Amino acid sequence: MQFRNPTEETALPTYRIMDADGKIVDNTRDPQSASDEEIIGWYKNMLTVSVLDLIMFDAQRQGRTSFYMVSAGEEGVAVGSASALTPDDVCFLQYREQGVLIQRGFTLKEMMSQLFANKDDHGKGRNMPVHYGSGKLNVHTISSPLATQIPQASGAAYALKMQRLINPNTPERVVACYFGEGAASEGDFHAALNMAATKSCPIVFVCRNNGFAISTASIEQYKGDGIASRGLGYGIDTIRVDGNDIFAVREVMREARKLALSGECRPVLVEAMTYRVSHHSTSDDSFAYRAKREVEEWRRRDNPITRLRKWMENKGIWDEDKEKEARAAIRKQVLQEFSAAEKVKKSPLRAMFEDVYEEITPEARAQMKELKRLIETYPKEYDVSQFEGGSKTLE
Ligand SMILES: Cc1ncc(C[n+]2csc(CCOP(=O)(O)OP(=O)(O)O)c2C)c(N)n1
Ligand SMILES: [Mg+2]
Repeated sequence: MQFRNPTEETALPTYRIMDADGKIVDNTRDPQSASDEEIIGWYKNMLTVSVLDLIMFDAQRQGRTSFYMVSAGEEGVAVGSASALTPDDVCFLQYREQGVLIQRGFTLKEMMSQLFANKDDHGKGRNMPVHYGSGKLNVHTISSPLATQIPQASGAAYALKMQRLINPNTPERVVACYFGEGAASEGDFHAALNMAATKSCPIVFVCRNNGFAISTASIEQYKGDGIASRGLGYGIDTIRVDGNDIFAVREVMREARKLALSGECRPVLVEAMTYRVSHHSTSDDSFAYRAKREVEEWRRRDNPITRLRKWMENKGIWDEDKEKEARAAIRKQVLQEFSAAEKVKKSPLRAMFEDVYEEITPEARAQMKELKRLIETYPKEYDVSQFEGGSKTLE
């Protein structure tokens, strides 16, 4: 009789291609599965996320937006994994994956429209900032209750599989489902993995293990070998990858996608190890629960953007001048879209009552009428001039 003790087992290894100095450590994998132009494109997309983050964080501090979430340190996981997907693949995001959206072609205008909840926002301004979504890009709208997207993603992957069984001419597609290691403590995570495994769904689960669930450090979140060990428990092909190494993330995602579509289809779990450099959100001050020095250390020692930059410089395709030029161009573009989106009117107030049922129900109609009465009775308290059509649309 032998009880297996997890502390006596060896931890799952972490796959990497490039070290923190941008040097290739695994020559069996050619980082050049893409052209120089494409790699520079990923780099610029990571820079875009990082520039956008700085500007939007400050905008919240100035009171120009209500909320924002920064993804500093995790740009490599998002951009690298998305670079391995096809436009037909379906994505479910948590909220710290702006890089996935940018890599898939979500424009800065779309981003700003959502952040300012103006009338160009796909969600008609009904959501908090950062809850992006795009039907065109096959990205389901982000929702705040943690982990709800994971079983939805398994279900969507099952639907994709059924679709191809019914009509084999439909393109091969996978679902890419992103979440944090904290969300993996929710029951939904377990139900989703088990469902995907037992139904052999074509899905790649991408867990961003960034060391924190708001103020709870990962060491207090679980006792086992990270999130990867759970995949094995559910009978799922699993790999742990260095999330700050964009080449490794991309290669892992390419293989995972292939695996997910092989044979009868199957799920794959990728645990990407990284570090949340930023505060959790604009509502958080992380120095209340972690040392500033720790963050500075990470920022200095390892970062997905500087790693790729070093690699590109070693290869002679990037230099200080190109860096300055790219940063200035991105900053200009972000600021342009920022000021344009800030001036656009909000969706008509009526949009609050629409799109739930085909027709507005009598109850909702009564509420709409009451809202109009309140707004018109207290015009000083309710300035609705920034909403297209003012209170007139509530009729
Ligand atoms: C069901 C639910 N519980 C709690 C929260 C509050 N909450 C928002 S984000 C978060 C931490 C999530 O951590 P993780 O999944 O690791 O993602 P990260 O923020 O590190 O990217 C918590 C507890 C929530 N949004 N939903
Ligand atoms: Mg986390």
